[in-house]
Amino acid sequence: MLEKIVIANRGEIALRILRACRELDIKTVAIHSEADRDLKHVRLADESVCIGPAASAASYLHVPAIISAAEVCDAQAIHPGYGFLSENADFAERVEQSGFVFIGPRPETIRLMGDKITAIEAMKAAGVPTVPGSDGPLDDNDERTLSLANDIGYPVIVKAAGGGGGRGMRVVHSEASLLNSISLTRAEAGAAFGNETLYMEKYLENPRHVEFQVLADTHGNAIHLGERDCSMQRRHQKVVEEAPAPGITDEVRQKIGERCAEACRQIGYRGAGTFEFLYEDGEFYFIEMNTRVQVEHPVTEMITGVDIVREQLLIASGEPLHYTQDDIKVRGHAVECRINAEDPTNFMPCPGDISQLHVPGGPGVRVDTHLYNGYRVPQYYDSMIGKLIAHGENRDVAIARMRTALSEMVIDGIKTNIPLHTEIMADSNFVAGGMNIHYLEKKLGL
Ligand code: MV4
Repeated sequence: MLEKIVIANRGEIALRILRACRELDIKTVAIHSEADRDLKHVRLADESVCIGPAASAASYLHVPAIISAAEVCDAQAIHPGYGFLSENADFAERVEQSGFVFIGPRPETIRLMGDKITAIEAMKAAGVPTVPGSDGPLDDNDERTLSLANDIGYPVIVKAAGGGGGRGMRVVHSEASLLNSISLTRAEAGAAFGNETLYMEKYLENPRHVEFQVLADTHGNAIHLGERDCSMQRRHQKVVEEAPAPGITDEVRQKIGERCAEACRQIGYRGAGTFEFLYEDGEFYFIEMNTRVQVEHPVTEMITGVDIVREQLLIASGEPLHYTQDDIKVRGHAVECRINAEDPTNFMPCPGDISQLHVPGGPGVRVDTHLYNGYRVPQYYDSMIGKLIAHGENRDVAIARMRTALSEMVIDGIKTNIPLHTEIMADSNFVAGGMNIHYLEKKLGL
């Protein structure tokens, strides 16, 4: 069993990891920037090390400083959280070469999934349904590319192999603009990712974003924890997530979930992971895999009772999974609102001092936040300052609890997007369930 780990992250997820460590009696080292000395988890950790200035590049992304901290504190493993270095294969490799356990998949797996073309190839080979497309990189033969797009049928979407999460892609509606769109996307991909490789897919016009959570141990066992619906997003930033996804039957859940679990077994996946699908007209189409714990993992925890971060730590300790697939039952429904320090009218980040904080409670209400009275939200990092999660025996109860929780929540001193969440929870189309990825942006008039 791991005895001491480095938490290589900040904010609510660092606190979430610290709590899981406490329960397992694992000692914690909080590494933080100069701007983050007052973070709640830094104060609660067994040890803390300041690894550099506020700018992420000089601290949370500074690989030698992180590895040195692990050496100095004699830690055995590094938990990367989400964002920052969590899906950086070179980091994972250097962590392991330095003799530490990377709490996540093997570096080769991260690299396989980081290249969206090899990720799709691997998943298709494992029987996971994918989007009709180029089945590999586009070459420089224009005639072949034009005929490929004709075969797929317009509209198509051109994506960068090095992209993901909405970066480096372009929708093409007709043959006339295809080659020019490819040139533009190729140049952007080269500049942004240092990789000009592109691929093409059928563009799905009104899909939902439905993702499956998996857990895999180092003994060849893999299970799925069902799915989440993350369609309520703005500019590729998720705003509200929920589990299960409205309208997905248990039969379909088990069928797609088992494909994901089987894919994990085939590639020797390790740790927690997420299979992202587009879901349209009753069909699932794999688009990407995330090899980290995700922001929205709590909604899955609420409906399954599985502590995903605890399982990550146990898997990294070499333990076999504590659950079989039959142990996993979906119970009720959970909704999560991401609370951001931002102006609710224009979405501009809004850091500052928390002068007053009141958090909601009651049955089925969970608050994952590092905020406390008097804490100053720094300007240097992502504006997400916490997550409000509500669980109930069905979706209506979960939403009603979320409305109550939002009405109780007081965060004074800074602007937050709580008013936006209040509006979404009152929206009749959201309440009906099953809105697609464009719904929120249309509602907001974007
Ligand atoms: C797509 C798509 C439609 N058709 N691929 C955007 C993020 C990246 N993960 C993949 N994305 C999309 N890929 C095909 N073949 C539409 C999107 C998309 C999207 C996907 C999930 C959540 C929000 C989105 C917002 C705009 C576009």
